[in-house]
Amino acid sequence: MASSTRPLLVDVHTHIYPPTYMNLLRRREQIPKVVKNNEGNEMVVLLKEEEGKGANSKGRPVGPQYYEREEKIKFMDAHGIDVSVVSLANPWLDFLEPAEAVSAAHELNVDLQSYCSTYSAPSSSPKPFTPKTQKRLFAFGSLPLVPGIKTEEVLEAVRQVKELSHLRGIVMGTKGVGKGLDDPAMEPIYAAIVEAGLVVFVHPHYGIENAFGEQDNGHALALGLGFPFETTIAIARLILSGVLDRHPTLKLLLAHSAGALPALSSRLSSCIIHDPHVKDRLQNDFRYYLGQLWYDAVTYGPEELALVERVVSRANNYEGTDDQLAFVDRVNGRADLLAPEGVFPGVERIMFGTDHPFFPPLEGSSDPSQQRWKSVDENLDAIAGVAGWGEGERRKVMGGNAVELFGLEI
Ligand code: 5CU
Repeated sequence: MASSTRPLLVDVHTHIYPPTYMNLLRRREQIPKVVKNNEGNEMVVLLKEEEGKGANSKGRPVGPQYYEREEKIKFMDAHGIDVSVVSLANPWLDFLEPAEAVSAAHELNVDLQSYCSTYSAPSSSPKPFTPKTQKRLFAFGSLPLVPGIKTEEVLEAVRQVKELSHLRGIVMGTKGVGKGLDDPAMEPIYAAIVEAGLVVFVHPHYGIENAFGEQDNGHALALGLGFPFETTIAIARLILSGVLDRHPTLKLLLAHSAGALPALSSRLSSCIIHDPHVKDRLQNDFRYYLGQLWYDAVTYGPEELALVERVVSRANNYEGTDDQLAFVDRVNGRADLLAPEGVFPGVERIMFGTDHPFFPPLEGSSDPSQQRWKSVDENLDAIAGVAGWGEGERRKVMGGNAVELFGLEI
């Protein structure tokens, strides 16, 4: 029976550049940096595709929507978002020297705690939207993950994040401390994060080399393909190096629904099984590990979102290695995947996200916080449009799963 109460909406992929971080970017001459364009407006230049000649050579406008809390709240209200779990946007602290990264992480985590914990809803102003909770802001903290850092300094930052009440996880790029997420140097860091019970939001920044052509395509291909392929490769490496066998309770939330990982997981599995160098590395078939991960629902299309759910739903079929796999009935497979309460297990692993403040409307009102964003509506429509999902599934993806994963007090 359909419930009359509207679903809680929690945004798990939403970024900020706190004022201290903006100042850091303003002082820089190299990418990443904030510069002023000819009209005197600030532009952030993050990707090498945005510098030099070409349509996007001036970077992207960076205004108060990146650093002012009221702008985040206005955006949330305009889209009916009850709660946001905000994270520092790329490229985090990756470009700093170790000592700078340690103090910047410390300061940012304190700023994030205050950003979230000091918010209280205005009592009198007109209410375009009535949220289901007054606790509307939580955050992922930052760690000083840079080459040359001492492990103990990263562990100290994990302890700091754990102690801050509104910080429920950590945002992490794909480089770890310089050599990727499969670097053995990451082992004690993963162990500490597991012990602290924090969620790691893995997000791309570097893309993959601009291969197979030289034409200028702005940053569309870098964001549309480079970012998700970067996540795909980084997480495939992490799994293949056995991180999820050694840390089965590590909670990883993957940006952009893990890119191409769900679509390529069976091919990857086959490649692993047929490679004598790696075939015995893992305790389970590669596909099994996709059921240990969490995914944002930032796919922009219902069919793509359905693919993620279906691949993740069948992950348990692949427990064990090639010789031991106990396949559920191959013919009636999908019905047999149902959990006892009738929800496909993959549904429990997917969570709504917006990517705010990236992808604002290019045209229209000069104040984008006052209008609905197409990029947000496409992701809401995707959740509404997945074949086979009913109200129960949609409620979980829109907010229920996030409440559980982050332990949100709603
Ligand atoms: O798609 C995204 O998540 C992003 C992001 O986070 N940062 C960025 O520069 N562009 C797009």
